[in-house]
Amino acid sequence: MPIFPMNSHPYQLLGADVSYYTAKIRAYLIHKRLPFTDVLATRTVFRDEILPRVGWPVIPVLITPENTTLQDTSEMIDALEARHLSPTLLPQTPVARFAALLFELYADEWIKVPALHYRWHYDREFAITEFGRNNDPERSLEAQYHIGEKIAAPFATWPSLLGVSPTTQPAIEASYLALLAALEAHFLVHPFLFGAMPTLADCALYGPFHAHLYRDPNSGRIMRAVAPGVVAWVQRMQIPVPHSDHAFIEQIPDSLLPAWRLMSRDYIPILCAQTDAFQDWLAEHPKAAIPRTFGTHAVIFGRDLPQPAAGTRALFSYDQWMLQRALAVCAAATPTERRLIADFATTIGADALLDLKIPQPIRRENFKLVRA
Ligand SMILES: N[C@@H](CCC(=O)N[C@@H](CS)C(=O)NCC(=O)O)C(=O)O
Repeated sequence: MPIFPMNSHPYQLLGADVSYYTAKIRAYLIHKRLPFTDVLATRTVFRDEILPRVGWPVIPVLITPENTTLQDTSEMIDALEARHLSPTLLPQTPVARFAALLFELYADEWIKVPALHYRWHYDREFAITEFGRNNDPERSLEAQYHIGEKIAAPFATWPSLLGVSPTTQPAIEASYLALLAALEAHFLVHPFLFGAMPTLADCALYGPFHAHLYRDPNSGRIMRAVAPGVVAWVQRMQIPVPHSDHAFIEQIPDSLLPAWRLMSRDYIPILCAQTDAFQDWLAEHPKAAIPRTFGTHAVIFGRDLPQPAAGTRALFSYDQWMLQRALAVCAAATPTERRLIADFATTIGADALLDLKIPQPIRRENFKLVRA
């Protein structure tokens, strides 16, 4: 029996196994039980489909049965949740929905730090080979490697933009190992992050945890050695669960809180400072197009490790857009629900987010960030 009905018109997913966000949306499509066709994003696919449709080189891109282009996994998920109501991967209660969107932000933007660090520090050769093969599987291995090196060059600079340096690396690795240990303890009790069923949060974490930290050989070895329960979750995420309805989550399991606090410890001060700095930047540049990065700031990694490390990190504009999505759930909630969200945010060490002032929100238009 095929998982998907044979007569459906599948979505086409332009992406690659090596890609963080392709993994995220693949997991979503699998658990959403939507038919899709994988299309490897070769140079021909970039030239003939991605660049004409999106205007800049990025994966994943999703093409709907009506030939509409969706870019950015969060927008894909919005569109698909609106169109296919069941099974939903978005929890229904405001607190759990806030939690899912906030976890998505951490998984998409904060787990980038270990994911990109481990890839470009420990699995560089593997990534170059993958990039070269994806670009043109028909070419000789030598030619693939050569082009792979060129494609990899800008990606390989990402860890330093994210604050990775010889000084911060030990704290970043210690925090990642602590996160694995905390998730390992959680997966002893629950099969998925929010309990019995996968949600958006699982799909988002699967992005870096599968595409980088499990699939890249050296980081995969680390995960297998220290966190077999996390490995089992990665593997569980590849198979649709046998129920038709998901995500009736009332409460986030207590066993997830230590892992969440660990991520908040370093990310929340960075996210708050970055949001304030971005608000200032928007006020000072009322006419300018929104850049991906708009300066740098001093940050600390490993805040409650014996040896926290100071570093410098780029200021990113994108995180505010995802943060707005979580905060919008809070803004639309009743006073009672808002109190529950505030209590939850306090529990995970993220309450400072609820006090942020964002008078200048942003949105996405034509695959770019613009002022709202
Ligand atoms: N927020 C976007 C991120 C997409 C993204 O960063 N994709 C990576 C590959 S995993 C890429 O193509 N990056 C090229 C670039 O950012 O210039 C999403 O959720 O889809």
